[in-house]
Amino acid sequence: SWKYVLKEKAADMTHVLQFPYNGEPPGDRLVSTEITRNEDFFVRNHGGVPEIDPEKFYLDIEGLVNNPKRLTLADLQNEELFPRQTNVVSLQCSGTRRLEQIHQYPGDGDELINAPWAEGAIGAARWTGVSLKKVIKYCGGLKDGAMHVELFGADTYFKKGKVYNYVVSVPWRKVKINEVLLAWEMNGEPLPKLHGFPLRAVVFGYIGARSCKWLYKIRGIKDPSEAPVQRKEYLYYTPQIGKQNAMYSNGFSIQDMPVSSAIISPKDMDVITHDGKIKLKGWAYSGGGHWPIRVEVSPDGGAIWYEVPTENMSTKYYYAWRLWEIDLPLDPEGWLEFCVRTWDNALNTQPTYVRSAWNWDLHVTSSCHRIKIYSVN
Ligand code: MTE
Ligand code: MO
Repeated sequence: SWKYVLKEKAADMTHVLQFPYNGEPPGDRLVSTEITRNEDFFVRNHGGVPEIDPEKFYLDIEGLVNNPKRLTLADLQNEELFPRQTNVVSLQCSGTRRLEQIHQYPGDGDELINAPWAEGAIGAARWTGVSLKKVIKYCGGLKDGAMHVELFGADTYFKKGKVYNYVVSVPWRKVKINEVLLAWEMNGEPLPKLHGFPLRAVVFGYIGARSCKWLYKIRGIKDPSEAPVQRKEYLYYTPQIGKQNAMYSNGFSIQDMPVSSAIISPKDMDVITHDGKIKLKGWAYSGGGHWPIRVEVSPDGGAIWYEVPTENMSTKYYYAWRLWEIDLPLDPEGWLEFCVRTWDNALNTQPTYVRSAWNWDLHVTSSCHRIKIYSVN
């Protein structure tokens, strides 16, 4: 992976795990552009980066489809066969802001799964490809009883002495509404190797884990995939479940990302000299077909809230985050706790404290993001 990290990524990424490679960008660049530059986009890998020759590449469509087919990249890119689709879509890892949960209580501690992310395992890109729905239609549609599609990545990872492929599944009802894209372009460039070259899935509004990279096979199936990534990882356990009673069967499989947000500037523990005014910047996102409509920040841990003016929020792309900024009046000196909460268009908002978001595998830290700063007025 390092060959590609050096080639494709900004030099100052935070390397959250060295192998498998996981990295996130520094905060100032995370919120500097509403479409994240490819070199700044977070990377989340379970294993290595497979070498795929695009000339020899095939995508196999099989399982419970009426006419199984083998397609080349040229087939997928042939606009006589498939209309091209471009969408601005955010990917967010369900581990974003995991550090806040780790600071409460470290939970499962499986490092392969539980990368210690800060606020940067999210970004937005302009993805180009074809809707998976059109590809399945081209194969005569799914057979009766097929309710899910299984996505196979060409990378492998080790766990407890065994080698696995990266395999996940997505329900057909998600595919049917054109919210699963098979993408070969990221921001107008061929997919970078680290992001799944030559082909990946992009599943809008779901946790990043379902957006399978290095995609080479798709199967129509009846029930969700039995593969370990689908069955055993990305489970949400209620707070009373821990070391003594965690079983795969009592975790929920996480699909939609809930509404969440973060303050990126200033940074936790910054000392800020100001003349009665301070600028906050951050991101806000909601998955599951929702989008942020209202962002509020508090300078005192949540007693008084200021609403971010809508004109200070970036474009409303329906499947992407919105960046925001606000100038807050600020009198007090000393340590202050700033926090942010976002509302989406279904009027969902965020839990107040991280304690109520805590779960054994430390996924979806959706609580109000809180930072401490030292104010010098
Ligand atoms: N696909 C494959 N084949 N292997 C992986 O390890 N990681 C998943 C997903 N797709 C992964 C994968 C996870 S957990 C996330 S959050 C996203 O890819 C991250 O996408 P990115 O690395 O392009 O940012
Ligand atoms: Mo992820």
